[in-house]
Amino acid sequence: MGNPKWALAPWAVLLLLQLSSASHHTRRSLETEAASPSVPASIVSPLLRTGYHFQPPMNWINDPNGPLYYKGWYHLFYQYNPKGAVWGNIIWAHSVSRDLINWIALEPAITPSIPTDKYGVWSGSTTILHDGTPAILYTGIGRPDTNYQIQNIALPKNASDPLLREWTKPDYNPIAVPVAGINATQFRDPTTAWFAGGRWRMLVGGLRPGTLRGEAILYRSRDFKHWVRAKHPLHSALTGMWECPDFYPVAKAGAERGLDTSAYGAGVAKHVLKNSLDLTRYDYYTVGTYDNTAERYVPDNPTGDVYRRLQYDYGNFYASKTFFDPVKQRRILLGWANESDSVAHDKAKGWAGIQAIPRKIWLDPSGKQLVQWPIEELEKLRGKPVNVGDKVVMPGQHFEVTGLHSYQSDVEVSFEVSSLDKAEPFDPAYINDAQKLCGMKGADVKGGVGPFGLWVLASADLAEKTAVFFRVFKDGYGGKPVVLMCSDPSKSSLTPDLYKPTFAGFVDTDISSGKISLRSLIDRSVVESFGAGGKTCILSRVYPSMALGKDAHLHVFNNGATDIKVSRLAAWEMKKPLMNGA
Ligand code: DQQ
Repeated sequence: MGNPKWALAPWAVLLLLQLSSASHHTRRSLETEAASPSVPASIVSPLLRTGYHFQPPMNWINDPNGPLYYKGWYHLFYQYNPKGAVWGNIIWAHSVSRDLINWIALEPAITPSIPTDKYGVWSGSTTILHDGTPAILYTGIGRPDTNYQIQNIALPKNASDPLLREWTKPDYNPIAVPVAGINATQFRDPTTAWFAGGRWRMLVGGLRPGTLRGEAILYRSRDFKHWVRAKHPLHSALTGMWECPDFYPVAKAGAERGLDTSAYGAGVAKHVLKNSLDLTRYDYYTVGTYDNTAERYVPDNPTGDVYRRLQYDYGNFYASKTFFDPVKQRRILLGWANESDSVAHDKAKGWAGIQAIPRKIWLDPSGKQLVQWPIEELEKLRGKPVNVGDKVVMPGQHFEVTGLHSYQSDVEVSFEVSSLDKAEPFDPAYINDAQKLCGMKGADVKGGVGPFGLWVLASADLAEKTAVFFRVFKDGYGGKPVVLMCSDPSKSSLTPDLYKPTFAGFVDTDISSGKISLRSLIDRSVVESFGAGGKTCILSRVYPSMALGKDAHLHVFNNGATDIKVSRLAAWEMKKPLMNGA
């Protein structure tokens, strides 16, 4: 997207380029290259516009901003270009919902209007103050063309309005400016604040001047008006700029309940720190311990910021944000799923970007990672069901799941692997690079145990299909079998100019029982998948040219050398919710 340009020395840029995956650059170039003259008819087909994922009726969207629950309504603000399907003219658009599934569009909440946001209103978060009033902290661009970044506050004009339709910017703006020691063009996206020991704290993402050190810059305030920067950032790492940081407590391992962002002490097992790396366009997190007196956050895994990094999602998912839902006592994650087609395609379609399905998020029983699952409200959209049980898929075989229109569906499968004996040996050289391994061993590369999984959005002749699958290796890290989860869109479409990376992540699950599950939310041009009950998640944007609407098919496949049993498959056609009037 047309985001701020790097203000780094050439040597630093070169190093960053080397560190970055090739796929990032492919995506970037697709987003910035000149429009190609021809746009195939299928790309502009309404059958590729998602049905139950969040989007406005038209134009560009990116980051979710300031989600919150207030007086009976869920609010979602988001970065939006009211004038077109490319990044630019960004404002905070605003939608409300009773259930996070059916959405009503309201007037924009924040638009440029004061000297410290005159050239842009960028991402930020909401905090519920002690009197119950929400406050928005957001980044303003204060100078033309230079991306000079400043933090601002906005408050509801009328806090008794449950829809929070109007927002004002108090005179005491700005609340934080890029003083010495802060890189003024890499200083943005304030978090939800938390309260401890008489003071509010919040983080702003940054890049330490003249270095590659991404950081979560810490601020404190007694009154939410005057903010003072702490001497040290809460945390930092040599990974490049940290966009959209997020920081929150989680309850004890395995407990699905969420905690208020200010929760501390008894009941808090760990804290989670997430950053969105502009360099790779993925959201990474660590699980660790926060000491609010020493003002230190220490990840449990000391190398977790750079090596074998945990991602919320290993696919097309970025600039995410969580919030605490007091109604159902859960923490909910929202994330932006960008397009993988070209700028020319987006302009022709007239829209670009969706939000992923809201996910409940909690600490895995292992305490080492998070688990995510689509919020239960999504199930209200389930319509016609189809069930398959106890079906063995032999090596090289596949079967079609018939009886439903799967182009807008929710599919849950439980697999049983008959034996792990034929699992391929694992090459430890790939332990830090699931994506590379999956790129080499795609869905059509025969294996020992797997690849097995789903072909979704498949054309009748199978010339087009997106594969979501598992592959099991033996003798991995710590002697355990290694489970790889991949989303392979290399055959998803015959349309040219599409970005078709094979996304992948390892799944930290015990497969010795042979059991593993997969859930895929299929929605016309998005496939959002949850492996092993939400331990590993991958969202892919795909644009079939033939497998559109009723011409899209769903299969279970097995390209391994070991029998796989589908012990249960349940699929539902999904209804269309209210979607911002579209
Ligand atoms: N998008 C916003 C920035 C943020 C970036 C601008 C992340 O505030 O850093 O639209 O996608």
